[in-house]
Amino acid sequence: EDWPIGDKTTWQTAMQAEEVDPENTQDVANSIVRHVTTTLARQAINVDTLAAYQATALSVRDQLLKRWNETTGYHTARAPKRIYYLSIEWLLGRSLDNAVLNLGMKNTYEDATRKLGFNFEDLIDEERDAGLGNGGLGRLAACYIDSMATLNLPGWGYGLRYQYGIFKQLLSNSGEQLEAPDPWLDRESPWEIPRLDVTYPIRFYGHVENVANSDRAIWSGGQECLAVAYDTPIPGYGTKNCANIRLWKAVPQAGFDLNSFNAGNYEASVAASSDVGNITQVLYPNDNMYQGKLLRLKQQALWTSASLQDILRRFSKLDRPWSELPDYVCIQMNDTHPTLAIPELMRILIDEEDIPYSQAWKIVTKVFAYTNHTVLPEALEKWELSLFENLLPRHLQLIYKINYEFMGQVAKRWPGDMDRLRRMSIIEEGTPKYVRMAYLAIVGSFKVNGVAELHSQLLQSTIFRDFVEFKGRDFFTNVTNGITPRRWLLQCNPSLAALATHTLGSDHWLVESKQLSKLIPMADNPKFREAFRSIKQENKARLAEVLEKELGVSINVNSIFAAQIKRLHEYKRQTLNVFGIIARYLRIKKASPEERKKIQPWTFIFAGKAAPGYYIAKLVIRLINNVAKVVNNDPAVGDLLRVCFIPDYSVSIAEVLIPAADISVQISTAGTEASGTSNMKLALNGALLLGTVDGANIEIAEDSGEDQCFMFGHLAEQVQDVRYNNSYNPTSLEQRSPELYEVFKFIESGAFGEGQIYEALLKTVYDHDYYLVSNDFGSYLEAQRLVDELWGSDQDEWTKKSIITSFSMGDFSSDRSVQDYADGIWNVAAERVPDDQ
Ligand code: B1N
Repeated sequence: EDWPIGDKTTWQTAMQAEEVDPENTQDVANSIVRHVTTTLARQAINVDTLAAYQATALSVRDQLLKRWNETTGYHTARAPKRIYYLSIEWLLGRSLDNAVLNLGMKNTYEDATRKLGFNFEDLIDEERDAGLGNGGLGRLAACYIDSMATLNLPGWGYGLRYQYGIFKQLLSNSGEQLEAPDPWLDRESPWEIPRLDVTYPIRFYGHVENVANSDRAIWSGGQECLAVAYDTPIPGYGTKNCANIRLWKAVPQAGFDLNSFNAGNYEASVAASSDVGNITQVLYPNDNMYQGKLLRLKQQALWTSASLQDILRRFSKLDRPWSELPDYVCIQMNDTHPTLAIPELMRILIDEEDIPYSQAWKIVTKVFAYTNHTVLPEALEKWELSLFENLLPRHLQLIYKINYEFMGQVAKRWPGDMDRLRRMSIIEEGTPKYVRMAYLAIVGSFKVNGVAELHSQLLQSTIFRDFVEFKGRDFFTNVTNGITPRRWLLQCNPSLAALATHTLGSDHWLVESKQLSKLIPMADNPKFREAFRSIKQENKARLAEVLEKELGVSINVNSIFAAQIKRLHEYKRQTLNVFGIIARYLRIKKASPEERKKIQPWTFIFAGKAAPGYYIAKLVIRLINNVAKVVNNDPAVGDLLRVCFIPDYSVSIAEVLIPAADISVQISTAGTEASGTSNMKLALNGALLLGTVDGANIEIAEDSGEDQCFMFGHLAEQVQDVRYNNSYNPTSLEQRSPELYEVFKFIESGAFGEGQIYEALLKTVYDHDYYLVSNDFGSYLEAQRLVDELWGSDQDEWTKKSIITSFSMGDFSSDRSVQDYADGIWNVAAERVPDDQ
């Protein structure tokens, strides 16, 4: 074989000299110290914990990049069909611990750093979270890329490199949320590789000239900037394969404005170009809520165009005809945020590659698949047409053409059905007009999926009903979400992971999570129960320490730890939880000594951010904090009740919280939570489900068994009717729920600060109660009563249920989800880098 450049022996000897034996502590120490002295330019005497973290991370990064290079080289040579996962959010959290675990080098790194005078756990704590996401959707992308790497699938992620991730949440003295910027890059990130040579031009605004007798057009003028690539390597577990997330940063295209150059207007040309730099400045902090901002549209346009240019450049190197693009490229769209990729691919094929429209459309509609993550109307993207026309005139033209052809097909199938045309049009008529992105995504894709069984059913029976009739049932499918067992068990709960490995005699469950079900019979083994219970107790003690230190609240480690940890949103009903706490507080205060004995001790744990503009959600945070203040300081409560709101929820806080929970609070109004994923993480770590019949709760209850769960509340099919009655056959709150009425009177009496503060929040329940808080309140309290009963009467039985729950979660591994996508949608196969490579 040909060696491409220079002397092969010299190259290979040099590469071997850099080899690190994963078992050799001295090798690893050498590599860390090399980074201390050279990369960081420090002496041994001058190494603090931060520097030690940085050098260690850089050393681990060397290992990742070796694998990254091998994977890239192997895939280039093999030219398999590739899968590209487009997500506008990547909620990665920290990388150091995860990387050494996936590389199988944790022991060696622990030893090496100890010998160098550091505690590995302290180094882990120096890392800033990569918080480039809001919640479940962004974290899902992170779990999926971990699984793609582990399953050896040739997959890449594409996203945006926000200078500022999700805001830092602070709490004021009155318990209100305050937002501060998250400067996660201020110490630089060792995990990103700038690829300053990988750049693509991006155009905004300008004008379109159509080319006569052709489908082509020429889009020119306006404003140009550049997208620059930053890569983050993602190692698989137990494999050499390493995936990649390519994030784009917007930079001005300085020095190309010849006009101002000629005019000698140097300062103006620099100033004009500088405002494109803010395109990738900040992540939009909305979860499940659409906000039609121009800057967000620019983010989407830059990201989709750069990603497509990159994907097509890679394809071009194969020297295959364009008609074969779908044999080599599959693009999975994580919600509608990347839908612009559809008209962008059309534009490139037609305008730049001179392919006729109809041929281009045939190619495009075999490349894309779309995942829907919500049925909430306020979350569905619809861009004002005028915004589009201005910023992306050629794309709008193509969308018109796509819609024209599509409407033609609908009209042919249902002649004269004007209402259907109006309902299904990609363009929503009215003033103003809108582009409906979900419809564009459906029309341009070959497959659409929801993220849990109920959600996928609801999509087909409600918001996409017309499209089911048009496209047929097989066009829509379900892929239930999953979580990576590497981060959400091995990393966050090492003792429980070790118990599983020890008992099974193998750690194979980490790549074949169904193996965990073999441990279910251990629920009947008293010794195993004791081991399992003491791990939970240790995790609770660790969390209690954090709570006491950070919040100054005394914690009863023998109380029921009930966690509701997720974004604040009305549909998630943190209200139901906090109103329930107030009812419990009133009951404790009123209880006779005899009654008091039946009330079990609870510690209610909340964590989550509210979108900065979401007034009601912020009021809920304020109420929780003020309830906490009263309850936690009332001597009459004793140790029966505590309320904790942990500020600034993040992936790394989740990793401490989740292993310590006894109860998983998942109480969204039935039919509103598409899937949920904290429900899976909590169940995997042994928390019993206190939940509504919604999202993936249903599948969790099926797999673990209803006996293990406390389910309550109205069903999705009942919600419409109840909601209608709440609005149009109004009964008083007192009639709907006397318990809740009493709670409201107590709040209004000023028990948690002036009652008026919460007026707007209480009004949502008094008036329409869209989310059925009053309708589900009674059955929620009843479900809690059953929890009290079990906890109080039979701790052993509780531990059994906890064991069964935990080890029934094998199907909620993101490996299963990603394999479902690979088989059912992507049609891609594994390409494992050989071990001797
Ligand atoms: O996606 C998660 C699901 O588990 C959750 O149930 C679902 O609520 C969540 C616009 C969203 N749906 N939609 C969003 C996020 C940001 C944004 O700008 C919408 N997030 C979800 C994973 O499937």
